Amino acid sequence: MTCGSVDDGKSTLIGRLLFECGAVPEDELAALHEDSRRHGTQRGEPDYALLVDGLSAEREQGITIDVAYRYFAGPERSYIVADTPGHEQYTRNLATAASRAELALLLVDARKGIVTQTRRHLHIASLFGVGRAVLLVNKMDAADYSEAAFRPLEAEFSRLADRHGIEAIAIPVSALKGENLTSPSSRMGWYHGPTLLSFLETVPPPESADTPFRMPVQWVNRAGFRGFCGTIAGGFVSPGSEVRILPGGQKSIVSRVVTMDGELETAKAGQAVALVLADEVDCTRGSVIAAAYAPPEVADQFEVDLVWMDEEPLLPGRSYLLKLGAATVGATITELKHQVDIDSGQHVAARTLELNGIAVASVSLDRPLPFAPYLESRELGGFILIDRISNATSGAGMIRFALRRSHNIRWQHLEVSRDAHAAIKNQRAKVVWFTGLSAAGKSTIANIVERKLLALGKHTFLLDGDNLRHGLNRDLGFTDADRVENIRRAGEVARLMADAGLIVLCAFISPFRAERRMIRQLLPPGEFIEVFVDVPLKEAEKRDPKGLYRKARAGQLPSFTGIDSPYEVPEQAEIRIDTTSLSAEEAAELVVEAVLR
Ligand code: ADX
Repeated sequence: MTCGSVDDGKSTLIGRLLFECGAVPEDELAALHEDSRRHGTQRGEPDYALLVDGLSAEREQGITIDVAYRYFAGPERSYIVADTPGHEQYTRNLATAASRAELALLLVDARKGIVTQTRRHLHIASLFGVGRAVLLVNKMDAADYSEAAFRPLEAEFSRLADRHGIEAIAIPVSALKGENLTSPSSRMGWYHGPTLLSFLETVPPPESADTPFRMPVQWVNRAGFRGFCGTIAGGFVSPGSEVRILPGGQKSIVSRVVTMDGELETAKAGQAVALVLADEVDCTRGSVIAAAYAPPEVADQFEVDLVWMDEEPLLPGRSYLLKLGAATVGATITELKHQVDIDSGQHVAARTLELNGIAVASVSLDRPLPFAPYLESRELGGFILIDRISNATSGAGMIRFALRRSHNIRWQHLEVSRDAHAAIKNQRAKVVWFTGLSAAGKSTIANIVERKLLALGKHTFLLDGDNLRHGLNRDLGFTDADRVENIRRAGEVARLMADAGLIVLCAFISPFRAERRMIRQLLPPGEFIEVFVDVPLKEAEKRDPKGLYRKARAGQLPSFTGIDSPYEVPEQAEIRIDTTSLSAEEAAELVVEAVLR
């Protein structure tokens, strides 16, 4: 991968390299340079090489591509360059390229030196397991080809790379004049190291580690024969190989290895195959077929490195979709351990993670998955997080290790069932969730509903935002992250009360769709009733029973819902109450009917 900031000369460098290696005709080179001068590293560069067909694989992983791939050939080897735009917000492209790269070329302007971008690129490269980096100190022609301009940058880069455990060298070049790219520069006699190309030609290829066989199952073929299809992530497989299917752990033997071009005696990492097994096993999309003698571990909690690439910040406690290998599961970040300050390399505390943020975090999955630490396997250790509402790829992560926190905690079987708890109360458990702006009337209506249900002999309990914030949630404020946690806890409590057979009435602003949906999913179908207590902001402000809107407008109450903190209107509420046309009594009557239905 090549990385550089706008105007560091990335396009010129790649163009020149392609030209000197015969991949671009000379008359196009001038146009290329002109183009890169005009557009910096923006998109829309001329397309002077082929696109690699790995693209479809990345689409599969849900990563949007904005990376240009280019081919060129040296005397010994041929190369694919993944060209990533250098703007700050392009972490996503950078991550995509880094997750496939073995070597990073980092470009800096000799006159500007190492900048935040360079540190960010190096950091991300190291996170994604890129083991080698070359600092190309470019525009040496504009720095009098002077050794004094080069050496301090070389020393600084070497220190940085050391800190990341990356092998590094620095080469003084002029991309424009073609100095030290493919032939040694006569203008920099003081430099005795390799040219860029001679370095690329001699750098050892990535070790194809001697890993045991592993294949994430992408899909199960049922036409003709039952074959488990996927791309081999590590090791070899042959008919007769003993395998284990994870996460279940069943054993079997491979009877056939089938490809588009017929059956194989052996297949190895990188090949797409369909495996036919000797036994009927429980194996679906997302399972991993692995060598029986060394199956990967299975876990549901991990410590991970995270790179955030969404405009919407990461909120711990919110449920995202996590894709690892071919499996997709629900997941939450349970703890942000620290964020990494790119400039200083220091660890800083963080409650949320913004666009381009990098952090170490704990993640908890809805169910256990087979995995490997990222440093052992990119395929079984690298994952992406997807926003459930927008479907955007919000983050990329790398598993460091499994957390065994919940390892010794199992579900304790309860003798008295959920249904029995409800039956003895002569009712069906329900969670009635009132959501809406402050002063909409949630608590008022919920109170009337509870009184009416009590009169009908029902067993109820009312959880109210203001009250919970005096006890259980006393440590939480009104930031987005705190509201997510507030609702997560309230939802868990409501679920427990429903388990006890109660009709639970919950009155919380609960401004976010994602959390309301999460609670819905905690409960059996039909037990969650979402009641949208709808009031125009203007009307709520007019009522203002606690004087909070007035304070918020006066700037004395920051992050007030509806004023400077969002409220996401429900899309599929079971009941919508228009508080401008219904009285609280009438509204309560509607809710009671729905509860008893
Ligand atoms: S929620 O957003 O996390 O669901 P919750 O329902 O628990 O909020 O608490 C809302 C109550 O806290 C409001 O009824 C109001 O009395 C009080 N409050 C204090 N500050 C704020 C604020 N900044 N935004 C909203 N409500 C606030």
